[in-house]
Amino acid sequence: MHPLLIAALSIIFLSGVECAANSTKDRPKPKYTYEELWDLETGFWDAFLYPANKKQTEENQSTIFSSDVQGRVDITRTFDGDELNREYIFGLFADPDHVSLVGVPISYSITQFSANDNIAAATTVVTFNATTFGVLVPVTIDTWIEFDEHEKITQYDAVFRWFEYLLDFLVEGTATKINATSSDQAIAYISDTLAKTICNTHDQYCTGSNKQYADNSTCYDFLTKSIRFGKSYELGRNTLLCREVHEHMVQYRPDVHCSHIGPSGGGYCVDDMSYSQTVLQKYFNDSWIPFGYGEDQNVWLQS
Ligand SMILES: *[C@@H]1O[C@H](CO)[C@@H](O)[C@H](O)[C@H]1NC(C)=O
Ligand SMILES: *[C@@H]1O[C@H](CO)[C@@H](O)[C@H](O)[C@H]1NC(C)=O
Ligand SMILES: *[C@@H]1O[C@H](CO)[C@@H](O)[C@H](O)[C@H]1NC(C)=O
Ligand SMILES: *[C@@H]1O[C@H](CO)[C@@H](O)[C@H](O)[C@H]1NC(C)=O
Ligand SMILES: *[C@@H]1O[C@H](CO)[C@@H](O)[C@H](O)[C@H]1NC(C)=O
Ligand SMILES: CC(=O)N[C@H]1CO[C@H](CO)[C@@H](O)[C@@H]1O
Repeated sequence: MHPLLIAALSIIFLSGVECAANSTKDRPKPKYTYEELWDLETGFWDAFLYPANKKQTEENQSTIFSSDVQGRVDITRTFDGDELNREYIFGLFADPDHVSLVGVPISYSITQFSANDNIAAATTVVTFNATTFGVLVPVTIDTWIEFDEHEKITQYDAVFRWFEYLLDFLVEGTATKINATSSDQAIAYISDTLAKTICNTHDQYCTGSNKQYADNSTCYDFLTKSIRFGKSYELGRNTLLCREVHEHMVQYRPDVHCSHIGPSGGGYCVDDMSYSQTVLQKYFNDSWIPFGYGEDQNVWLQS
């Protein structure tokens, strides 16, 4: 057998053993009442609102996430660990003065809620103050959340409902504002604004070994000409919209996030998964089905 193949196989084998021993599957699963799960759910959304969300980004350890939280957002991708998730879930929506797609969350309404064991499924309509676009916009987020024995989130799965409609709404609003004659013209205007913002952030924070672009015009040309603007499901692919998402995080840890706004995409803004791979990804350690039902047929579970 080829030595590399042996090395690869032993890594897979060893990590398999290691994972089985350390997986959350082996940890005690808490049982919460419906009321407790409701309180945990509203506790999360209270922390999500601006300006409470700023506090989560400033603290050293999360009061919301477990240290090894696993999260997935359908329009972006998967995110592991407390620090990264605090930056994405809270830091992304915490600055009303910064150019962004949806701005800051200012209120919420839970419209659907079902909960069992340590798992809660909800639909939440969050009103965002989209300061860049000058509108208040309702955004519907479907979530599944699993809580650990310390009442912290250990897994979440979030879906932005009607997100394509939301993007079109923002583009149409822009078209009206700038008297554009086509949506392409409005998208070009938004691209220009986002690219300038990302390149400014790059100039300010991505210096030395974190530098991604030779200069401002290389950056601007790459973002506006070399990559796609991005469709509604492409905020974790090789697009401008993906780099706009990651631009907000650069200030927290330039060494981690600069590559995400650079040409390589740093493993986050990359076309690494096909449609089927995305839909069939075996990502979660714990089942989303309470009471241990159906684990043997669940294609999202890591084996
Ligand atoms: C999930 O499982 C993977 C591999 O099976 C392991 O590396 C990881 O530590 C586990 N994560 C949690 C939160 O248990
Ligand atoms: C966060 O905690 C770590 C480990 O305890 C420490 O090294 C670090 O300085 C702390 N950072 C802040 C901002 O408090
Ligand atoms: C939305 O943000 C703008 C700009 O920061 C602010 O003037 C306005 O009061 C905010 N609207 C609401 C409803 O919070
Ligand atoms: C759009 O058109 C209106 C009415 O013709 C005009 O008042 C406004 O200044 C125009 N806005 C821009 C950004 O060109
Ligand atoms: C960066 O380049 C773009 C496109 O040429 C330009 O519009 C923008 O003003 C430049 N920004 C800076 C800070 O030089
Ligand atoms: C990171 C971690 O928790 N590793 C542990 C995984 O499980 C083995 C065996 O139980 C421990 O030795 C590791 O410390």
